[in-house]
Amino acid sequence: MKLFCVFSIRSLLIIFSLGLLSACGDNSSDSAGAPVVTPPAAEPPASGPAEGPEEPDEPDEGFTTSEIKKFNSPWAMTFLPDGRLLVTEMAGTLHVYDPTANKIGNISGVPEVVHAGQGGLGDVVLHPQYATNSLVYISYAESGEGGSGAAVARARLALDDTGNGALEDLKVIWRQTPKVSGDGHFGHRIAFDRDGMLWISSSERQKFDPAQDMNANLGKMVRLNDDGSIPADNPFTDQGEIAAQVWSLGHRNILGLAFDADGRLWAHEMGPKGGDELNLIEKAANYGYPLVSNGVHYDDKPIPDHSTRPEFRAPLITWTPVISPAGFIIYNDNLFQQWNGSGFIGGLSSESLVRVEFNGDTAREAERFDMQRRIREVEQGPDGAIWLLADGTRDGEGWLLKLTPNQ
Ligand SMILES: [Ca+2]
Ligand SMILES: [Ca+2]
Repeated sequence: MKLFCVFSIRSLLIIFSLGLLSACGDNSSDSAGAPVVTPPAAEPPASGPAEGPEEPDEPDEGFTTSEIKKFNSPWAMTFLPDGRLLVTEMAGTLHVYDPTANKIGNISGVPEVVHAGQGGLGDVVLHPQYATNSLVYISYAESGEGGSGAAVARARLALDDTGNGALEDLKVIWRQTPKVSGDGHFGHRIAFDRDGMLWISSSERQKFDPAQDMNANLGKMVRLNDDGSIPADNPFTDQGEIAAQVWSLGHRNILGLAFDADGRLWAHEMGPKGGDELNLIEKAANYGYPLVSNGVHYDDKPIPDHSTRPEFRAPLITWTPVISPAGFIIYNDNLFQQWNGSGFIGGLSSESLVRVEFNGDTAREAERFDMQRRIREVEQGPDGAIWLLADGTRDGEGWLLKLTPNQ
């Protein structure tokens, strides 16, 4: 009995020592400054009811990310019917890129843009009848009396045989009013709905109060006819020329718009310090900024929460800490079958791609993929792949990325 006890203690000591050695071994490889990046191992199926049909075999993301083409601070993209891409770069260049031939061309005729801070060449979208009228819309920051502001122009895209092209008969159809100082929060995302109406996110230029002022179109969601004229059924047509453009108000900085299969408009917006939002956009609704926000000001000055003022439309998702949302699609293809109907939102500071699930009038963050790059723009390709633009602001290298399913 006594012998057995001694043996047992010795065994424990040996096991303990081995454990320490083994731990030291792991730590020394870390402290030697040669970290080994190991891909996540395929985990054996967990015990218990883990054989569910939705369970992936591997704890991976289910997709492969491919670097397709480098761009210099890219901001937005859209697919042409022939599978080529229009890509904007903030400094003022509009490219046409052919992914099949890996050939890049330039589109001339882009107006002079103010490239400073968050300003520059912004969005690019096609007219819903582009196939017959060749009309494209671009947004950009321009200078003028009082400072700068976003503008939206419409032009005919003439593509030539050399893989280049030109914007012809360009006409500015909308401007932020008033122009103000500073280089932030232009917004200027553009989208068409299925009725052919043109939607523009007009952010509040970091000036706060204009978001509640109906004599300014800053901090508003704007709805126009495709030629920039004002639809008769806009909600504030009796309140003057500027208010007549407005569909909803009380917005901060909207860098993503998407329509769902039912034609409803969803928009995310950047909160201040905390309080990023996903909103369902409704006619004449007031989304509360700067009177309420689930974040606080950058100097930590509090802002009352949405819950204190129920007359303002509350966000359906709120993010604190922030994701810094930019770019937005609601996916509607079967290449990623499990994601048909999901929203995908790029994250700048969060360097992520956020998947959102919708359920009626509610939404929730379902998944977040670590992309390790600032994601500025999201598009669905003609083959159902998900395409991203990483803006490269921090490392000087922007990338067009393509996500395809594993296997
Ligand atoms: Ca786009
Ligand atoms: Ca809000």
